[in-house]
Amino acid sequence: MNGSNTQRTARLGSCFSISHDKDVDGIASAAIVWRYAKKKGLNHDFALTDYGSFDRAFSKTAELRNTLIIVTDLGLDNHSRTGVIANLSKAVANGCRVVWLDHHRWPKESIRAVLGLGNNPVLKINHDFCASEIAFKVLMPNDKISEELATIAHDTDFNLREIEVATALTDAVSILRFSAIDKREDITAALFPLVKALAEDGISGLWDRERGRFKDDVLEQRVHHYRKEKSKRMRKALSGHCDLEIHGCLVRIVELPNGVTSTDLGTYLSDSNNLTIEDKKLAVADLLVTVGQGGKIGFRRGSEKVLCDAAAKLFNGGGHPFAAGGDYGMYDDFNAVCDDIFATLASSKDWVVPDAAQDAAET
Ligand SMILES: [Mn+2]
Repeated sequence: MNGSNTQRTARLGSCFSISHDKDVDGIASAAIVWRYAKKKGLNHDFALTDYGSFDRAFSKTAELRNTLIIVTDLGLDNHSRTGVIANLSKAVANGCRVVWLDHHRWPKESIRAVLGLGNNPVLKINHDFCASEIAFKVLMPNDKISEELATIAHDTDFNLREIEVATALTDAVSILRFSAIDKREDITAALFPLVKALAEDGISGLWDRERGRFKDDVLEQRVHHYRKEKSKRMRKALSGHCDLEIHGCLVRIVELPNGVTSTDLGTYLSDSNNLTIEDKKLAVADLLVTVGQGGKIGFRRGSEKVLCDAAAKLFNGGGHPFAAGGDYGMYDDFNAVCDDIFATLASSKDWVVPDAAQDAAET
């Protein structure tokens, strides 16, 4: 009868957070939310998830009562909407409140669905920041530790790679995540110690600044081994590259090895120290195209002459100017794929920054 009033006036005694398990931005967002819960004196628990398995994480919310539910670094796509909203509606009926902070592109219907939940939901979507930056600004604006976590997440999410610890943390997340997947273990449990350390003490909970390494010897060793293995594979991948100059831009296509992400390869091949093959020094490509065995195609820029999102659009994909992805489809002849990609890129100048194209025409 006066159920809705009870909902509104009930005190929120706990906080449940759901964040992305895949990268530093998701992990750092979860740590910032944890700090917020602690500051507010709320009992806290969290789950990490990835696209395709929202149902499992969000089904936990249906059982919650008088809980503040904070979702970070996850976009609500058309595919997951019905299940997620059904669970959150139950939560809201039990006196919970939803706060959703994200930076991905959302379909209108999903925005409407979240804002249509009861108990004054909050939805903040901003494409100019990573999720940790939004969580920091909205939840913990005066907290130095949250600010530092947001800075580190920004460095990896925008692929700037200027902060050593950000890159190290990216590798640590990949290692723990891949090994949990291999052993069929729970990813949230595998990443729990990392999130806990970050929530308690920020990056210095994990990282020895003076020595430039992880405090945990085992983790440091695993990261070291992982990098060695990865660079071996990336060096091999580079030796099979195809280069072509198109519209005044050097385009390089490289086949993506197993266990290596396009971001890994993009970072590796943007460093001129890694570009010597048999005494021949290659230039850093303006546009790097990675082709994965499953037919995924990735774009990373080596200079500001190109727009990765516009290039990806030619392959039914999208993303940001500095990093984007699309679908190529299954293939067996890599050289034929290269010819085809070069022809598609040559057919359009949309992916070339206008000034750069002009400079190229003049020279
Ligand atoms: Mn993110």
